[in-house]
Amino acid sequence: MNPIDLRSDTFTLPTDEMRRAMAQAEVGDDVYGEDPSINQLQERAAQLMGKEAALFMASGTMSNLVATLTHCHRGDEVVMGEQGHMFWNESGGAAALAGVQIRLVPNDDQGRISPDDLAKVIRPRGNIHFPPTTLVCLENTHNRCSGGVQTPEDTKRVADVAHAAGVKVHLDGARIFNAAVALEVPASALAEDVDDVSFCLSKALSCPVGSLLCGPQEFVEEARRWRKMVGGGMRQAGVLAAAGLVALDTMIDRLADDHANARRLAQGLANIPGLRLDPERMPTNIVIFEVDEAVAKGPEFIRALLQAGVKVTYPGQQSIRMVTHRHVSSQDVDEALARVSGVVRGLRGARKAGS
Ligand code: TLP
Repeated sequence: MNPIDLRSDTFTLPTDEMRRAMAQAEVGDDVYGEDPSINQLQERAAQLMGKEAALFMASGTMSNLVATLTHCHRGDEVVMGEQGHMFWNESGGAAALAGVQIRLVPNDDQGRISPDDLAKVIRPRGNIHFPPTTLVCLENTHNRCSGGVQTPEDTKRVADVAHAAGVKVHLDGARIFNAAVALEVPASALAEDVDDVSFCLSKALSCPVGSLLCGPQEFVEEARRWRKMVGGGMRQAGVLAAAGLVALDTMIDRLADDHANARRLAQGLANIPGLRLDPERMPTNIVIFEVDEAVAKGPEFIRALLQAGVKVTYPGQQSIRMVTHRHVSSQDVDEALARVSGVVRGLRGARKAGS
């Protein structure tokens, strides 16, 4: 049985066109700023995000860390949503390496944070007992909030509160093109009101490696030093940038197919008794649902899915994540639904027989 891999869009493989471009890429030493392919990609990224400059990074995690290092000093406070990827999934890098304290505020079902909640937690200046609030981190699309999207207006409302208090805003836009496609707006509109934005090439855009951190020239120059310090100064990295340039030309519009497949998947899952989700709240390529304990405990459910040839991840006790991407067709979605349905029936039957 062919496994259907819904663990992440990070599993996407480079296209033949990317591999050809990588083989032929013009390269130089990027630590000296002399890699023409990297320079071209950085210019293209800055232009797409409506920012002055951009910097090629090894990963989304490195972009988020370097943004934090660039904006903050040790002992500062950084505000983010309680479901933020930077809080959950980046090995505590902001605390361990940037030395900042993280203050969490609630996320809504699209991953938004409320401007009022933000206003309440920004520290008043001038009190030596308080860590200064220097950065707010947003995420669009929002990974742990089922690929939720924030409109340019949502982002502006929060950024206005931050900026009025002299606080910078970083946007983790690892999947910003998914948000742009879902909302039918240019990615630059989603980044307009933030100080800097990072996006990934190695998720649904199918590149093997890479992320871009985009912002004002001065910020990017400073970020370049921090990138070097954390070991991210790569040399003939143009072989990677070449794939990135192909991705930006060929991989963005097709994200709509992943979204349509995710919708089909979410609607199908919602019809399986014992699984709980609201398909209307999942606008992009990430589907998260809860499995009733009456069906199985989370880990047991995942083992059964794996045996039935459906690979998923596990963001919480009873919650399961499925991500659609370029290697998942609508037929795969139907097949995955049939397999999940069979697993649920089997587990329920086994429970009944055992009780
Ligand atoms: N997310 C990965 C896992 O870490 C969970 C995934 O499979 O979705 N920001 C966001 C919003 C992300 O989803 C990710 C990766 C990152 C940053 C980090 O990117 P990488 O993996 O390139 O360091």
